[in-house]
Amino acid sequence: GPEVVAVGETMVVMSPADAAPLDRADRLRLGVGGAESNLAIGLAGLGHRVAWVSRVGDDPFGRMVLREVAGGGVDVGSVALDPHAPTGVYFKDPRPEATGVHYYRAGSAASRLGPGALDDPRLAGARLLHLSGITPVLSESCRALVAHAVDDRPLGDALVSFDVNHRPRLWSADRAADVLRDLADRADIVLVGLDEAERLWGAADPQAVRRLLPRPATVVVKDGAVGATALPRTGPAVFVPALRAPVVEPVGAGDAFAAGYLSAVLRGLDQAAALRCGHVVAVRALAVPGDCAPPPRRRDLDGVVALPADRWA
Ligand code: KDG
Repeated sequence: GPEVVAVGETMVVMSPADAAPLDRADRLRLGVGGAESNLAIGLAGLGHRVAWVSRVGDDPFGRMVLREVAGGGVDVGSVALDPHAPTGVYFKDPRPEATGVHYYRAGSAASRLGPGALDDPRLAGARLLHLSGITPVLSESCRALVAHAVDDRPLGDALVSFDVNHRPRLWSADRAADVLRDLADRADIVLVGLDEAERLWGAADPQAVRRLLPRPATVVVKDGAVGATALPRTGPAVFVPALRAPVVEPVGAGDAFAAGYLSAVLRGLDQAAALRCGHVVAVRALAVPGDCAPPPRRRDLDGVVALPADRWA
């Protein structure tokens, strides 16, 4: 079975081929993107066995999604093909700051996921189950799936990681705040941006986020170009500054950070090393227009992790 299971929706992404704004674009480039499958591809690229659980339409875009995610080295054998609902689509207006996203996903195949998606014997034995705060807004059955994952632990002893991923285009901070806080607090590892923690919960610093989420073993608060802080339930917080890096297109960087960080956790590295891995993998996603970039080689990653503190960032 897989070492990691990631669950969530993946869509076809269309973005202007020539970086023109969407309202003036005349040619679009097709790609594939979804927070959890981006994470899955990232982890697979770092050498982990990963399965992605989802639903896609039984349509050309669904086949495109499956081909891309499988091409990233991820097991898609537990993805359902839905003959009754389409694969979701989103459009990306590329700007280095605050990329605009426009969703065409209401009623998509993935919105018909439900708790049963994780009751698959092929997934037994996984060490990590990854979810995000996008899934609970997609539908009632999707929200039940996330609640089932954090409360009933269908994959047994697998750690549950939850990337808060508040998407304001899907639900306001007002609507999302309590739902996302309650789900995150039932996970083992939570990843959240300081900007979204501020927007959702009014938390001004990493310690304030930790006070709002008392139960998880670890909360990781990401502050963009500043750095990231890991706050274990017991023991001191660890801050690691981000690497200075050019930003071509930020979408996907959070997923890449999560892939680097969670890979290191699976390998038993300490929090400082895991945050470094997150930063190194994120920098690569920032540098490409697509959601996913080829991951660093394990050997190069280990080299950066071993750098003395004064040679980092
Ligand atoms: O994390 C990147 C995702 O935001 C992007 O791929 C699209 O999954 C997506 C979403 O729902 O926003």
